[in-house]
Amino acid sequence: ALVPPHGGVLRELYLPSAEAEALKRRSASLPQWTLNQRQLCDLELLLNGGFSPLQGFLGRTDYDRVVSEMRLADGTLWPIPITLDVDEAFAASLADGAQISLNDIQGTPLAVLTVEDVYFPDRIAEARSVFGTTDRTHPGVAELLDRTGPVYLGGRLQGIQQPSHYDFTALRHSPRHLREWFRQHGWHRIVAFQTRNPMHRAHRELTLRAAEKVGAKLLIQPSVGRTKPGDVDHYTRVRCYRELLAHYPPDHATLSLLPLAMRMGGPREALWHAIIRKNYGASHFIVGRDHAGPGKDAEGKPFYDPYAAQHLLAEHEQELGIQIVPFPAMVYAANRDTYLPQTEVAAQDEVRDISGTELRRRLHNGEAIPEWFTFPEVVKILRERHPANAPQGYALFFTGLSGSGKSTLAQAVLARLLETGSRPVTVLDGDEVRRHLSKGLGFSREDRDANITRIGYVASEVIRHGGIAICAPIAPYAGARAEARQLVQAHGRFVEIHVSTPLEVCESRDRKGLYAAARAGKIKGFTGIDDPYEIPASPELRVDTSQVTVSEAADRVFAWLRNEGLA
Ligand code: PPS
Repeated sequence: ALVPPHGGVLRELYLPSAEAEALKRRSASLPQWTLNQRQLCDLELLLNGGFSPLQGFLGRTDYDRVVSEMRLADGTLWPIPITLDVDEAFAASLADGAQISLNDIQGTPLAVLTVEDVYFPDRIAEARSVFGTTDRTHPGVAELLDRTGPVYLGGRLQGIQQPSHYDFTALRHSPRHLREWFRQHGWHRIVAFQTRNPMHRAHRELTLRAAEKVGAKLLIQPSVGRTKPGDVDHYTRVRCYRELLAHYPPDHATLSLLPLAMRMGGPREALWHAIIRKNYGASHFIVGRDHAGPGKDAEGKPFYDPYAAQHLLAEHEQELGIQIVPFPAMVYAANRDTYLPQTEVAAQDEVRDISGTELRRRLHNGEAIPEWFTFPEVVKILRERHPANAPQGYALFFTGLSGSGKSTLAQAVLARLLETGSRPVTVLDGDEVRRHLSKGLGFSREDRDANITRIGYVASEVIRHGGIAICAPIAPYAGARAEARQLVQAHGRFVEIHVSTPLEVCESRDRKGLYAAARAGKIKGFTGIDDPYEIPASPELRVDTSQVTVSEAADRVFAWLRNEGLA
């Protein structure tokens, strides 16, 4: 028999079809909430039982104990808070015990949440407990502190319909389906492998050895919901996994995609991954080196000890009910022409490895990728996706007070880019944007944030297609700038340039006469006068146009770009 789900019962939260149909009709008259990508991924796994025993988003009591002790209020092990964050206005609009419709971005109602709890979490404390840090270099921390609403809604869910997917549908399974598949194929011992990267020979060796060691079949279950910013997109990865599958012995391995929004939470996240795999019917779970680690912190130190995840899981193995298969990194020994665990390397071995960064460099430069490292079919797919010498898109995001010289500097940089090369450049200047893209928006905090998010969104599309986006809004709020950064960094570099010309200088220039009008009270909420400008804490560059000429400032921007290999 297969292992029982976490908490004993698979909690599928979909209503039977007639009831779901009725609820769907009723949902139209309920308050509507549009789920963001993370919430949508979480919802999918809540509804299909991947997050059993959860039956909804966490209320305060569960949340507090999950954060502090990795347990639900009833004591069940649960390491990551699954919460529905919203803005204050939305929370305030809800009556006691309200029901809300949870919709995808197209407005399709997927579930109804009965709100049992509305609470303000201490997100700093959450970051500290769950991620062990408040350093925003950590993508999970940055999301929690900068892009998570201040209010959480807890309550039970009733599922109306599954989130729709149109890609790789044959490779997507609910826990129930995968369990059925295992039963039909007589698979009982199953070792699951989690990944967010393309798989190469080392991964094949590792997974095969792990399966052999515990006498189990192999479930390759990559996360395809949301992984670390900058990762290879899942379409490319899945094409690689499919090729790789042919390199396993027949009837040994299967591939299934997991719509998980990763938090990069290291040890706690590894524990969560194990619980999810148990719900999908796996009896064993591979935990490698630095499982779900986000890399290095702002000081260049790794966020987590590379073996902390293995230790944490070993500690809870009994209670977990899924067996942990810890595995050291597999490395290639050229002298033996074979892969072996790092722990078995002898002094005379000539160890070779190619890191993710090195692989990207070789792809970019069109350099050889050796056969010992990966399979030719995989290289072919990666090369198609990352053609050699294809220039990387990036955003130059100028931010600063009105009259600081943002637009002028942006124009100077633009002219130089167009003089020296033929790369596509799109300019998203403050005033220009407000005439088209953001027409109708004013200068309230909300409208300014919306303006910056729109700019970030358009920039991210430009960059996705390899272009350069030059943005020059005031962008007075750090939160909105962080959001624009996040949107852009999904596809390329975000270069924040703080045009730090002091207020006195901007005001004395008063190019448009707006400062005088603001001082006279004719314009209300003018940035720098009676509206805030939050100074960027760590921009890529800072230039003050009262200290250098526009052309010198443009030189500095160019020098920076050249230094980073962007120009
Ligand atoms: S924001 O805050 O980023 O959305 O602003 P942005 O889109 O860059 O628009 C700023 C330009 O709008 C004019 N303007 C104001 N700026 C600041 N505060 C108030 N209340 C305001 N009202 C009008 C102003 O000309 C800004 O242009 P620049 O080029 O920055 O001087």
